[in-house]
Amino acid sequence: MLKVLTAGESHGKALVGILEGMPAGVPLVPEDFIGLMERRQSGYGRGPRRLLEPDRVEILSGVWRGLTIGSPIALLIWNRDHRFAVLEPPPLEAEEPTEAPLTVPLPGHADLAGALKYGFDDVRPVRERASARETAIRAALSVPARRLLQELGVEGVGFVVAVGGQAARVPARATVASIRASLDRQARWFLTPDARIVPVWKRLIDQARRDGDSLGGVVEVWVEGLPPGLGSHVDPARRLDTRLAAALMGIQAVRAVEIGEGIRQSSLPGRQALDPIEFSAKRGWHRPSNRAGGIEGGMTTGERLVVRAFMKPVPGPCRLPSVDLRTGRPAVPAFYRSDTCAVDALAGVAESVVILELASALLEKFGGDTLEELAVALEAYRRRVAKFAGSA
Ligand code: EPS
Repeated sequence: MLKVLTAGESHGKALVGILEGMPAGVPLVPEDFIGLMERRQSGYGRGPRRLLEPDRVEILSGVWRGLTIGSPIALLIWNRDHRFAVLEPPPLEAEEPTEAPLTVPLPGHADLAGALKYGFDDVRPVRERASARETAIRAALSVPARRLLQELGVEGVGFVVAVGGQAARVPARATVASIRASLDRQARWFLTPDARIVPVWKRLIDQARRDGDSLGGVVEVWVEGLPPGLGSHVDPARRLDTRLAAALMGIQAVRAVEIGEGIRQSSLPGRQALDPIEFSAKRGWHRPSNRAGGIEGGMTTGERLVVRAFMKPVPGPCRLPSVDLRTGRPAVPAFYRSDTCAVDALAGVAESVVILELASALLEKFGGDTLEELAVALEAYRRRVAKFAGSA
């Protein structure tokens, strides 16, 4: 199983991350990170910070001559906008900390609960670590896992399906490849397959920015090429939907997760809500529909995995009424730079955490110290499950 650990504050010196559990022999070069890191910073409505941060990923360990070697992979991204001086000892002669304290917690942020929990009267240490800047290194850690899945014929894509309540239209016959191609064609403002909705979203975001407001939205992640049977029904913690929901909820500002058409299924009668099963020599086991979103009983069905993550509006620009931690008096939070809409970034991050979870589930089921061992075990399993029980 893969273990993921990140460290770093938004305006600290650097973000660092460790990925443990990767087999040896997975191709990985620094260029593999570039596309995803750019995508994570993309999007209309982002603040000026992204122009400052090139998000160049340095591989510190676990890779030799362009291949993983089975040991922990350590990655590093330097922050150019490094001014979180609280972490450094103040100069000896200074009596006051160099950074002005932030004593008014931002409603909708981790500030207040974090300050109470850790005993701070300055919310900066909480805000710095709670920041979604951390997702830069989390996304980077997914790159070795992506390379592993690609070698095994598994491909995924994350894209935006709604901003501020306005939904995009996704073509009925779309595939991961066709969505990817449409994102490449028009990735300038939003990662969405629906070019028609782009001016609508831009107008909404422009208005929100003028109003000192922010907007949330919804992203979808699709993954194709998965074998049936990843995850398990035998224990709640081993269900893949448990793990995917936890991974997606773990992304800053995500407030809800849906697997397949889960929400709609809950209001339909069973005969309409559930997917029939079919078998043919050519396609093996399959479903003519995929309302389950590729997971039943906590296991992959072999159909396309479809998950959605719902993001609340980021709190930074809203500055709702609050209370000063030091005086107990009503106060408005200090101006704090932030994004108006970060839903586009969420598309790349949601894709990343799903990829990490799937690679982990694959390694758990098929093991192997090398990519080759893993591929052989997966191939043997694919052959076995392509048949029905009574066949020779
Ligand atoms: C963030 C606030 C903004 C975002 C940042 C996440 O940063 P700043 O306060 O420096 O303007 O731009 O996101 C990134 C820098 C990034 O790379 O995603 C927050 O509070 O979550």
